[in-house]
Amino acid sequence: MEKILNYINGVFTGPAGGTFFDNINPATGRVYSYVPDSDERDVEAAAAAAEKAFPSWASRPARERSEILERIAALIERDKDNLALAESVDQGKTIASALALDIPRAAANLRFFAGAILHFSSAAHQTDNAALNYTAYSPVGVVGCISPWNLPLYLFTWKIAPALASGCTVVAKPSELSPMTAFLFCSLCDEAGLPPGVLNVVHGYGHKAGQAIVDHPLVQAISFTGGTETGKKIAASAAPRFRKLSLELGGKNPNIIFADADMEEAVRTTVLSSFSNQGEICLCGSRIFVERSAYDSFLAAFIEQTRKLVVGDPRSSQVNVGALISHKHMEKVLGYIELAKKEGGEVVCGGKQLQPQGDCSTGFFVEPTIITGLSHSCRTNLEEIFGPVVTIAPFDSEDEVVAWANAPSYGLSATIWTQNLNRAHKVSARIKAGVIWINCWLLRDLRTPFGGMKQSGVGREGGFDALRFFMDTKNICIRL
Ligand code: TXE
Repeated sequence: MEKILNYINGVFTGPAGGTFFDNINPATGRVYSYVPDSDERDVEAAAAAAEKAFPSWASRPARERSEILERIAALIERDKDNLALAESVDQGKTIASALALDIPRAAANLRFFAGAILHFSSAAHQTDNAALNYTAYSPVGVVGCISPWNLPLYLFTWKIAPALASGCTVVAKPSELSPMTAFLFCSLCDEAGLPPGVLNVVHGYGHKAGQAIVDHPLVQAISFTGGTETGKKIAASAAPRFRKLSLELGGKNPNIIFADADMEEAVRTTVLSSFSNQGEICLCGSRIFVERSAYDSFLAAFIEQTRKLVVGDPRSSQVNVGALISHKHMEKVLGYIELAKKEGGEVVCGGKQLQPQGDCSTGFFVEPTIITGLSHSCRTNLEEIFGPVVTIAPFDSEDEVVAWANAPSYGLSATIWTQNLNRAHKVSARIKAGVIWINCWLLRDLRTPFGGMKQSGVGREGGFDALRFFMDTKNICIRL
């Protein structure tokens, strides 16, 4: 069985401790490869390599860094079928969705920041006739990039592309639950001519390898996407060292559907925003609020379309919903369905674990689930489930739905459906969330700021914000 290896100083290597742990295919529940159980010794070697590589990488012309990122993107596109298959086996998502979303987006991340760095500029401030100030940016040095399991290569590249473009060198750790495509990616970096030490990838558990990255004295900035509880630990560790932090954490996103919406489009997109990637996207809308006059018809159409989703073998082109990431996560999701029932909810669609035929009978599948009858303030409606489970409820007024939408401690994204542009603006302004979609979902422009409010995180990724995160800012004042 294949052993995944760390990539340190341009060399594929096993962990210092010599031990590996199992990597499970979520669709079958069986071990299919092994992951290095790295510790602080591996992180030490990676950080030292990154530190050594930094001066030369940082001083290379932006054009050269950009060209290397473009070459990596082209190699991702060349290997897209192989990468999509690997992502599916490792993560449980369908091959079709990996091919349509994850892998193209990974290439797009590299291409976007390869371009962005060439257009990066800084400001000058003239102080009357007394002085001229200009803002200078320089890469911060070695940075840590820690990514989660739901969109493995997509989010891994979303962090390392701006870091590398801005001239930083990287110690990265993909999730221990979905490390395969980051491993394959390292070979592409090699092939594209990325110099040794510029990107170092250390695999292993979060509390061990991940924590060692956060605590390492050479690591100047940490970009993290994952759960809010983990984000709190990372923030607590990094704060006394005053490290720059970008935290993209959980969500409990509302979908607000007014009666004047284009209902056909609203239903179609809400099915996607609820169940895409098995509901394992931080931007999935998990609480649906429909204006009372449209509620019954919306619910009927929503249930009808959700029932058409085929759950099962992620390799099959007929399948829409694949496996959840792990047995533990499946238990968590099923636990929330039980909690919803205890809280008075009625499961009107799905609600159960599913065991497809064949070798997927031992995989981690849950039916797309719709729950009605819950209060906006119950635990099911406040806590992140991160699976194919949504709740739906009618609302009577704008004030009421805004209060419900803002009730959880999260504030990542929201979706608003209405033909009334004035109302769309007003409601958007009142929703505490970093990303608002009106009459659409997951329509992304990589130049836009991306991130959450409240417990959904701090900092913004995307566009020049991402490049600036990986740079130090200096004002230089010249007396005239
Ligand atoms: O993620 P973790 P988990 C949510 C979702 C999910 C919950 C927990 O609700 O059920 O979080 O998921 C690394 N220092 N999201 O526990 O632990 C870890 O190895 C440094 C939302 O599986 O946050 C992995 O690489 N690193 C989310 C990464 O953090 C540490 C996506 C994320 O894993 C660490 C995923 C530590 N102490 C889960 N502990 C989103 N926002 O998209 C763990 N890690």
